[in-house]
Amino acid sequence: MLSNIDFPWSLRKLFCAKFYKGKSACYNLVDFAHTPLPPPSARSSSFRGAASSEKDDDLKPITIKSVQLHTVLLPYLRPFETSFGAETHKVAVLVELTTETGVVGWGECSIELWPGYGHETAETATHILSEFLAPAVIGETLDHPTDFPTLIRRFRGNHHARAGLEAAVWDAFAKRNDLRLTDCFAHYAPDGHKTEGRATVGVSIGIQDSLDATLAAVSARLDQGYCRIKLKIKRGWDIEVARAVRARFPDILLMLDANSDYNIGDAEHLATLDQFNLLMIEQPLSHDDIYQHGVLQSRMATRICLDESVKSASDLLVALQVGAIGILNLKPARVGGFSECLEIYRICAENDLPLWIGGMLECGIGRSANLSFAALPAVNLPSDISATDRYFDPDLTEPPFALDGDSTLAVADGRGIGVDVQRDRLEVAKQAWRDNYPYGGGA
Ligand code: OSB
Ligand code: MG
Repeated sequence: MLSNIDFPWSLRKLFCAKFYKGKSACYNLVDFAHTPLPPPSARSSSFRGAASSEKDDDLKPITIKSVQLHTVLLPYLRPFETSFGAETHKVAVLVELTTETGVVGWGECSIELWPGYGHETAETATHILSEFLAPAVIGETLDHPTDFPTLIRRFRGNHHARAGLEAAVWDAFAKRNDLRLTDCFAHYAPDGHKTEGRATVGVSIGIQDSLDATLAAVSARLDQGYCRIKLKIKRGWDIEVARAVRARFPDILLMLDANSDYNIGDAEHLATLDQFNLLMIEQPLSHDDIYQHGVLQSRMATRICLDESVKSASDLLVALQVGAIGILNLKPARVGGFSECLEIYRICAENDLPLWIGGMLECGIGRSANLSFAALPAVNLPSDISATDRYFDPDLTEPPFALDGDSTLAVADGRGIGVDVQRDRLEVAKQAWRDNYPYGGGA
């Protein structure tokens, strides 16, 4: 089935340009096949092994002194509608971590107002972080940021909360060692995986009121220079929107994201999308399903990309084994942090599984960290990390991210995440959260 996919020529160009410079063979997605997985022992030793031995001799450890949380509400420039509803504001719990030597690291918990995409909310993240995760790490010394998961091993789930705290650890560790965060990630990536310093990106377009509005939104994003368009779809807003956009823009890199709105009974309906030469369809079936995605993949040619269903490296191994995944959208928040991301990254690289980094409309703190990871070389499809002017005006951080002509974003210069939190804007966004507290009896 997969070999029938006719990928747009421009994707091949993208692959050739970005990853196979100077090599004679062009990477060929059409020939993609899952290679057998290495035995578990080989897997675990290659991951930690790469981070230890000769590579880490000169890195300074950090000792965590304090953790402060900031819940913020920030208006989006435009409301964003998915199959589970429309959102006008970004909510995030920001983690400010200070080390014994006075280094400040920032991390963003990408959560939403209600348990729609993930299970967590601003309040559950605050509860878990302040009562359990932060106390478990305060006073602890980390030789490597990859030691973080061990410190909080006894607490389960709550991936978005733990990812926010881990991101702050990575930022502080990189700053302590005078490294850009992207160089720090590369240090713990498999041997030979050097950061490219920038990532190819696309844009995610929410559900619009009409086909005309969708065409206008796509056209505006293409004019801005985005090389890949992702359209959110839902039941009743799928075939016709794909048909209209494909008819108007026959050659663009186009993909759809269903955010789990269908079930396996819709297989025949979903297979009619094959005619639109889509780069992929993201998460068509249930957020907790892997098996039925494999069944669906055997019934449709369009490659299935998993988002919600892959919450760990272990989920990814299952998805590979049952043929449920042709592409991975890796979101650091969903999988519980960057250490798990590195393990997942390694599995993707070993299995030639196409990979990109997803987003949750993060503010500059989370977006900078995600971009730093997306600049690793095995992230080989355009990521959902757009320029600042697609999300906020102003963002909480400076400088903003601007799209370059080749649909790339450069990672921020400077140590760690390389962007500075603007304290005055942070205070305004915290006040906005208090003024508009959406739950129960008030803040
Ligand atoms: O499914 O990828 C998703 C945003 C919130 C929740 C889920 C998703 C998204 C996006 C946004 O698609 C992509 C971005 O951050 O630009
Ligand atoms: Mg998605």
